[in-house]
Order: sequence, then structure tokens, then C-alpha cells
Amino acid sequence: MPWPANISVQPGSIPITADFAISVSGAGAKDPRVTFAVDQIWPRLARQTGQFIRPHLLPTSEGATLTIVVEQRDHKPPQRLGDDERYSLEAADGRVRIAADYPLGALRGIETFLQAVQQNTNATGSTNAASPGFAISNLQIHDEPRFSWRGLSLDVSRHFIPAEEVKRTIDGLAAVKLNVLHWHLSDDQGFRVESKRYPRLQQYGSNGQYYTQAEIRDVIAYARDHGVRIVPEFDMPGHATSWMPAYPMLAARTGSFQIAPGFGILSDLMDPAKESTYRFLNNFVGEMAKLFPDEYFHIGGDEVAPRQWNENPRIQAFMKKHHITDAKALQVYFNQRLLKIVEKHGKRMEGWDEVLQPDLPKSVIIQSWRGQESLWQAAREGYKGILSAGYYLDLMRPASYHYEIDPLVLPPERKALLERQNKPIPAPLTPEEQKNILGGEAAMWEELADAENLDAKLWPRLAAIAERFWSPQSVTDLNSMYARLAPVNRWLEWLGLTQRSNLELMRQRLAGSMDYAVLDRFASILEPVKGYSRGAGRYQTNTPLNRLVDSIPPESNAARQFRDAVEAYLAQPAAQRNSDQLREHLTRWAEDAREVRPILQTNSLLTENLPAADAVAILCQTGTEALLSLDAATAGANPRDSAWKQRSTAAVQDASTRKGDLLIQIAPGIAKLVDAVTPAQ
Ligand code: TNX
Repeated sequence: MPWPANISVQPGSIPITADFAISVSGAGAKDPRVTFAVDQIWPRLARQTGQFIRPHLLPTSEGATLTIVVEQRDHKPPQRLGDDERYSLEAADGRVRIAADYPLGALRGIETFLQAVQQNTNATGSTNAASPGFAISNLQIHDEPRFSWRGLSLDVSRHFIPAEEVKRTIDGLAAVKLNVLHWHLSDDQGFRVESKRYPRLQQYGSNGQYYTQAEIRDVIAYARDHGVRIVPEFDMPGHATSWMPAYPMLAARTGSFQIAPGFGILSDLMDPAKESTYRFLNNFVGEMAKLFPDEYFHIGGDEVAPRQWNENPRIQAFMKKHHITDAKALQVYFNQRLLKIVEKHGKRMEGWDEVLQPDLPKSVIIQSWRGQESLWQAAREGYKGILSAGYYLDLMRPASYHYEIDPLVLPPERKALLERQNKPIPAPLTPEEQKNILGGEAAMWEELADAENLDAKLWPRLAAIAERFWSPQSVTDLNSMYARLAPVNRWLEWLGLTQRSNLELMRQRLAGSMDYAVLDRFASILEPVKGYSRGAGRYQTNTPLNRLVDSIPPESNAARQFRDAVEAYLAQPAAQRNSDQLREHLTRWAEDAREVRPILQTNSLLTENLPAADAVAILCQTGTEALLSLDAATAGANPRDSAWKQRSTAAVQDASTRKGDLLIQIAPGIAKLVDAVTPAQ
């Protein structure tokens, strides 16, 4: 994962044993990124396989298990949009060969190789008794990305993510062939970069939580070694409260300022009507343009609530004088000034949807949080853009949801809505226009997440999104995706990511001295409420994120598998239905709900989850009753009347609604079972 552009698998495999050896050759072989990636192969293989694999680099391909050929050096300075990432990987006749024209391709090929090394299994999936151990299948891969911009936008302002965690995230990005980390470095709640020119920014704007310039350089170098570009974002003129405690003269109002303790679209804005604002930004952008080597510089531009501009007589006078008709036009003016500054310092500008206004130069890249329609409109007008709508990891949606979003396809629900409203359906982009869609970025906003549970919010869902951006458009099978996501998730953990382990620790902490295994089992069918319905407005930046909802993954595998199993069960002819396994699950979950009660009752952080335990009990009971009356063997003995059906439908409906911030995700499956019962007369 991501699935390669072209792959064919042949019978047979190549064992990966302790005498594994590598040779690297070609004009690009000495590239520092290639050297770094090769150095990582030994420890990573050792972790993956549990074998003692010692560095063993050979001067020629003679005797090497893995040969890496990098044909050319980079002709231009690398780390640019559109860098060549193609590679091929061939495993045959006892030898593996990765070939790439350029160093970056070799990096991508090495990740594919490492992922392809698996416990040796035969065709039926069981461990091959004839040659146990680890191996790579004989195969041939020719691979290249579908999109050139494949990123993650990471908010480190709402909750700070220390540099070490950012590096760990970069490990994950590279592993699934994502190539951009969009670092959302400033927002209302914190200014996260050291400025030498304006040190009060971090002194007054960060509560001490910021990256020093040395740390930033270190993270950038780390990302470069992993073939990941870093695009900084400094959000302006809105979402900019954290600049103002230090520099109130930047603000559109007078008075004193503090970094925002809460969340939302806040009212403080920068003042676009003062020359001093642009002098400041010129100096600041100049400093940051040197610190961040990437060609692109993101200026945010989203969610400007115009009240302060509209109500400020000085700003109104400025607008009149410059024939600026409204706040939107004033933001256009601000953007034009900012664009000149950004370009003067050698960068290309990027902004969120809102920056797209008449007269915006075509050199600006549009990041769409609004959806395909606005992205396509920009593409038709000749702007280059990337899609983020549909890839918001903070919405707690399942991997399948994100996987089905495609930058070049209007989502079916959206299409249906437009049809119902008799609105025109946007025509698909022409091949020429499609070239303006550079790719996409997942987004992780951190209002309700922090460094402790970040990994679980990113992984494994981000791997599914990575596949959408890299693999051919035709790769869409959800079953295949989920079947591959589970092993990829484990593989990512061997790389050092903590999506499961950290949540386990959080739940152990919650359980205190009580049996956390019970809490784990109870939690295994729960999910956080979806969208923004948890309500960030109830929280402040210093509210601890230490509840059960913070310590469970966004998607419950057990619940998904249960729903799938229910569907398979109901698809069977009635005479063949056997519900033993489904009922076994329900019996166990009911037991967990019973056993977890004393923990919930006695623990002040957990009592809020008692209603969830009650609802689980009801669901299991109702589901069991439904199954017994649907099952071939027991149906006759368990007839249900229409009163039962009515009662049960209502009970399941109630259990399906949120219990605090939790959803019990076996509820939809149980609703289907109840629905399938035909009441006896
Ligand atoms: C909107 S999407 C934002 C972010 C918030 C997010 C979630 C976008 C460009 N801006 O500032 O974090 O909603 O609340």
C-alpha cells in the first residue's frame, strides 16, 4: 500500500535470511538520500523479521540479495514538485532488483521492497511449512505516482506537536509514499516557530511551545532524507491571533491581546490598511523564506470573519480611498500585497480556497477545503490546485470514506444532491484541465488531538488516502483496501509509529489499578462521534484530552467486521443461516459490558461512559433474540411478534444515538438483524 501502478506476481519467492546483502550502483548511488535509505534497510528488516540482519554492503551485485541501481544524479536541485519518483522492482531467480532513473525513485522502491517482505505463506495464506521464515514473492513492479503532490497538512498550533513526533510522522509519510508535509505553524492558539527578527512572536505567542530554528532545520533535513517536502503555512489575515500579543500593531483593533484559549472562527484579524503590516510581513516572510527551502509558501487565507474590518472607521476610510468595495475585496488587496512579498523572497504562494478571487495571478496554488467543485472551477480558470475536502482526518470518519474520495470525481452524494436541487452538474475536467490538479492533502486539525494520540488519528487511515493519491484511479476495491490496511498498520508500527500502543497506554492509565483488559474489550466496538459534533467549542487548549473517547481509534475494526458478517449472514438463504459465530460475539460483548461496569462506576474519568455500557447490553440482547428467530436451526422455537419488533427497533434506535461522545458501532448491524425479522401473526 499504495498499490503499484503495474504489478505481476509469479509463483515462488526469495527468502530473506540473516545473510541478506545489498549492492548499490549507478551515477545516483552516492546520493545522500539513497545512502540514508539503504542504511535504514538493515535495522528495519531486523525489526520486521526478528532476524539478526547485519549491514552487509557488497561492491558489486555478485552475491547480493538486493541490488539497487540509480541511473542518474539529480540534474536540478531536488525536493521540487514533480520530481521523478518512478522505479521498478523485480524479484526473480533468487535476486531482488530495484531500478530508478533518479534517487527519489530508489527511495520509493525501497519502501515497496520492505513492505513486500512478509512471513512466507503459501497460496492459501497459511505459513508455508516447506520454507518457513520471511521472503519476498517473485514479482515485477513498474510504479509511478498518479499525482505529484501527496501530502498531510498538520496543525501544530491548536496543540503543539514536538519535533520528535513530527519526525515520526515523516517516517510514516515516506513509508506510504506521501511526499509533502504541510506544516500549519501558526493559528489563533499558538505561534510555533522561532523568529530571530521578531523573537516576541514565540515569546508571547507560544506558551513556550515552539520549534527553534535549529529544530526546524533538523526536521527539514530529516524530511529531505525521506523524500518529503516541507511546505510551511503561516495563516493570515485571520487565524492570526497568536501574532498579536507580541505585535498588537498588526491587529485591526486596538487593545490588548492574548493567544486564544478556545477554538472557532475568532474575530481578530490583521490590519490590511496599514503600511506597517506589510513592512512587518516583508521582514518576517523574508526570514522564513530562508529558513524553509521549499519553493512553496502557504499563507492560509481561510475563514476571515470581516466584522473588525467593517466596523473600523480607519479601515473603512482606507477602502474608500482605494475603491475597495467590501471585505472580500480587501482580502484580495491584502493577498496581492502578500503575493508580491512572497514572490520577492523567491517563493510561490499557496492559499486555501478563499484566496481564489478575480484577478488572482495564476501562479498561486489553491488548496481546496470546500470540495471538487471549487477545485475544478479553479482548474478550469487555469489555477493549479490540490484537494483536501474529504480527507479531513479530524472528522473521525472511517478509512473507506476517505478512500472513496477522488480529486477528479464528484462524490455521488454531492451529485445526487445537485440533481435533486435541479442544479447543473459540473462537467468532468478535460485531460488538459486535469493537469492542473496536482493532487491532494489529508488534513489533521488538532483542536481535539494532541501529541499523545496523534498517531492514532493519522494511522492507518492516512495509508488509505496515500493510496488514493499514488495508485491508479481504478484501484478502488474496499475489501482489498481493508485486507491490506491491517498488515500495513502493523508494518507502520514496526517503523516506530504508536497508533495502537499509545492508545493502549492511555486506556491503561484510565483503568488505573483495575483490569484494563476489560476496558479494552469494551472499547473495541466504540468509536468517537463523527464530524464536528463533539463540539470543540466546549474545550480549551488546556483541557486534558484524557477520556475514553480520546483513547480509542476513529474506526472500530471489530464493529466493521461484525457489520460485514451480519450482511453475509443475511445474504444467505434462510434455510442455511447459522448464527453461532455472530451470537458468540454478542455474548462476549455483553459480558464485557457487564464486567466493565464496576470500573466505570468507580472511576471519575470513566463514569460518563455508563450509558454506553447499558446500550451495549441492550444491543447484544436484542441482536441475540433477532438471530435466534432468523436462524435455520432455532427460528421455529423463537417466533417474535410485532410488539417485539416495535420495541426492539426503538431500543436499537436509541442505542444507535451518541452516548456522550461515543458511538456503539455494532448498532447498525443489529438494526439490520431486527429489520430482517418477520413478526409472527
Ligand atoms: C476549518 S479548513 C479550518 C481550521 C479548523 C477546522 C476544524 C480550514 C482551512 N480551516 O482552522 O481547524 O475547520 O475546526
